[in-house]
Amino acid sequence: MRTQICIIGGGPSGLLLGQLLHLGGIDTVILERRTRTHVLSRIRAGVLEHGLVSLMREAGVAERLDREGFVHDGAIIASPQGQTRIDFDRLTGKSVIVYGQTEVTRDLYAARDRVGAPVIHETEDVTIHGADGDAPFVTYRKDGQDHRIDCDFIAGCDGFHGVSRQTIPASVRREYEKVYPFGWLGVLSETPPVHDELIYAASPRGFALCSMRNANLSRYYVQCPLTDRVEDWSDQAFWTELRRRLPPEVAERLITGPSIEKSIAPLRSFVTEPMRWGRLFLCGDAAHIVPPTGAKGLNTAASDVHYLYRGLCQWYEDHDAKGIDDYSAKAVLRIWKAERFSWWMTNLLHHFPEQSDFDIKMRDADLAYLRDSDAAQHSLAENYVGLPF
Ligand code: FAS
Ligand code: PHB
Repeated sequence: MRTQICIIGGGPSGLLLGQLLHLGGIDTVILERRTRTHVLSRIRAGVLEHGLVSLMREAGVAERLDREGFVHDGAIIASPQGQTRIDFDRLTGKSVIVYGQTEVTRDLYAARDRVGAPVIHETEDVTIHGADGDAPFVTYRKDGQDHRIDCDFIAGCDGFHGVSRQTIPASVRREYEKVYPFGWLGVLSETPPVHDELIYAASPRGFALCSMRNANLSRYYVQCPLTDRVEDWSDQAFWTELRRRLPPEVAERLITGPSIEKSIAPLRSFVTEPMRWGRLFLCGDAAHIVPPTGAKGLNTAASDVHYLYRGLCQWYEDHDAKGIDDYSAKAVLRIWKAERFSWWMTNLLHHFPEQSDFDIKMRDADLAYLRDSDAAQHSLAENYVGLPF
């Protein structure tokens, strides 16, 4: 088989890139390790920056998002000293849309089906060959048969545990990582959200987040030790702990119910540079990870897709390599700003087991500055709604 772009990974990065390239008249094949059902069973991001929303509209896949997504003009930062509403609209003139990544992925699969472009699921042993040459190809196995795809370029959209990043020689890669000493226990429940905007709560017991997917589907998180397992947490234990971390007037109106999904995600900051090696481009979680505190994971994958899509179109239309040559530097510049914001929000809102009394005072002063300063709130707001692509 031959195609122009072989995309490894059928998550949001790979699917969005494939959809945009199709609209640009560029052929792609997507290889996905898991089944579509498994990919669509993942509960992940919930907040879409305006940049991702614009890209989804450009890709022609935002009809349901625009109909069912919740426009949020603000969010609450809560602590025992009080609640601060960050007014995105007043401070930036922009908003975010709450619409689950699962639905984004579903819409992208539906679009791929409509154009009849191939997604090959349950591929095994995907291997990248010749990325540092002019004739790259990808091999894989499916149903016991070996296959080969010759292509012009390879887009590594295969997430943190994928094969693409590892294909770049260790002597070329520079990796930066910070692992946080806690995780997030997340619960999805068919209950009305406790508030009509997200509540990010810092408490001496640890962080909590109140989010949602729709008027009767709520998403909640509590910070938990890395040693915790999901089976350690009954629904009752989760709701009790969540209540302890919320302002009393919020805890009182919390409506609980059985969890329909419960999982623990570790928190990590990670960046690999460069995001290009010859004819291989890394995109999304294959190249970077953020703690979900700033809701930047999916949204930073979107800015990668934006840069790569435009660079590849420029190459095929004008045989101008500037866009793809600039890709890594341009993507990495925006990624580091998202990493900084996500790291800052995580330090602001979480209880770190080893932190000193001084550290706690610094965090409380940061929260007080946020409460009292329009400039501090403006900085949080412009990062949260999304810095320019
Ligand atoms: P993904 O990991 O989504 O997709 C990569 C795809 O490649 C997967 O489908 C995988 O099966 C496939 N793949 C891997 N190896 C392969 C191989 N060798 N061959 C073929 N296919 C292969 N972000 C937020 O903004 N907010 C959140 O609350 C949030 N929560 C998260 C919770 C968890 C548990 C995780 C893991 C991430 C979370 N994220 C969150 C980040 C998440 O949303 C990512 O940013 C987003 O999925 C990035 O999309 P992709 O780059 O497509 O990577
Ligand atoms: C979610 O709704 O899953 C969500 C929202 C905001 C975040 C993280 C997760 O910062």
